[in-house]
Amino acid sequence: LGSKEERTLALVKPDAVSKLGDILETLHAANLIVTKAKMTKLTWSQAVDFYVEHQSKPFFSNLVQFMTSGPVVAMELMGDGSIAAWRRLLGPTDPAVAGREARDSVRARFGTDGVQNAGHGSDSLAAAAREVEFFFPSTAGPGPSNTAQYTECT
Ligand code: DGI
Repeated sequence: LGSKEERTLALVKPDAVSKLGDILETLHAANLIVTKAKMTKLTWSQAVDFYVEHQSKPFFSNLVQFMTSGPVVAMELMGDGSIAAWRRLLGPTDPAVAGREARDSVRARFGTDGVQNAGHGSDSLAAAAREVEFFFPSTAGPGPSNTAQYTECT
């Protein structure tokens, strides 16, 4: 796999779903291609599973409450160094810090506070693989397939 094929999971959190158009413009400007996308509303147990590594943190129940408060938009992104590139576009976890240190970032522009921070991005190749599979499972279900593979149109 060349690095331009690197894939990551980008999640637009409930507080920023109304800003999806702006976020897509940001992705386009950064040469990141949306190779899979869906809007979905997470159940409590799905949000717990997604953030299981944080289950012992004091903010965990607020995080799960927020993540289940409305729809989210999950996207698989592809592009050169996409994992780091999307996290750089997101900016620091806390939107107040982002507002000071990364004014153009997604979290500075659309986030509210430490929990309501507009977006999520995988932080490693292993996390990206797990998180893409979480939102776009490759096992067949009753609905439309998640297995369509984007390939460059040449
Ligand atoms: O990868 P990130 O989303 O930047 O950060 P993370 O994986 O450490 O944390 C996951 C989410 O949990 C984060 O997007 C918001 C929330 N969170 C993380 N650290 C704190 C936090 N919420 C509060 N209130 N306080 C924190 O210190």
